[in-house]
Amino acid sequence: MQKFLFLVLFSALLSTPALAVDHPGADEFVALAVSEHGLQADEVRALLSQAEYKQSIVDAISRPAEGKPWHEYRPIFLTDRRVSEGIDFWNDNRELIASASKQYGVDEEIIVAIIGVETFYGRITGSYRTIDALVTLGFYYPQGLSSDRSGFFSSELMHYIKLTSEEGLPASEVSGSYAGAMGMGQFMPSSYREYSVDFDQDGSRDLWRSTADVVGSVANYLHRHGWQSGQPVTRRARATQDAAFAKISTRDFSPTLTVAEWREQGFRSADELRPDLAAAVLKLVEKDRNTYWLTFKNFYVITRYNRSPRYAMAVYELSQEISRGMDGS
Ligand SMILES: [Ca+2]
Repeated sequence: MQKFLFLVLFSALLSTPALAVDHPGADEFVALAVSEHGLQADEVRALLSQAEYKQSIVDAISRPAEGKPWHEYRPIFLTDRRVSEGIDFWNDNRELIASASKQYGVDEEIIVAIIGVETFYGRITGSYRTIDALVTLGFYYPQGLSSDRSGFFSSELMHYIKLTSEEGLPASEVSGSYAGAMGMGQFMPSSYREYSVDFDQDGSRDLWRSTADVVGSVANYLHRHGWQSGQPVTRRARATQDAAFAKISTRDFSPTLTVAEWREQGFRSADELRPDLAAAVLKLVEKDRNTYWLTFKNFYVITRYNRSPRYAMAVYELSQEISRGMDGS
């Protein structure tokens, strides 16, 4: 009887807002969770009360690798080890990768390269508690960065709470990147909910332990964003001295002009390309010069995984090196 009373009192304490949560903006978040998403206030508060602000997460978001110029960014991802482990990963999962590629219409080497760039083929999936990452960036986003992305992270936190409930994941234990990306393919919670698939059909979408689910989910993500199987990703271009440099893309790599039109603007590929193929133009900063690239729809699709054009180029180059290695093995 006494034990029962204690439990009643204890759960009453847990549901007292002032006691449970003191993150700035948490009350508004809980109100939104209840009114817009049908979640239980006491459950959301209980979860938030377990999240800790982490200075290391704020430090990490303040200096992402994507800020580096290409000649510093490239060596992080294009290493002999990442190529050779990519070949191993592909050989170890040949049927799986072929089957996902066929089902979703996404080239095999791109699936392999994305998992390689994201987590070294599942070896390094991140050690930050996801709840800490999303609460820190949702409620304590550092000021002074180029944009305030607290709204994005707070929305991802809402998705995370739903995801963990839907998938039966331990919400206070899941870990991942400092930005809240999870598993071998580093899916954010909204992407996990929307694009992950149970490719091994065992009844759950497990992006940590099921390589099949990861391979299928990465392929599905690219498919749903418009991947065109067998079509080019990017080609090196030459720029004339009076080329239309002002038309080069910096943020959005949706194709804007055709290859023929870009040629008239002073950017031409050395390779034969369909003149009506739609493209954008990218400039990469090398050590001693700039290089120019025609980028196509598939390049744009890779930037849906990560907005940085340097990320997309790293994935593409890695995919090509792994392919060459597969041919030679
Ligand atoms: Ca599964």
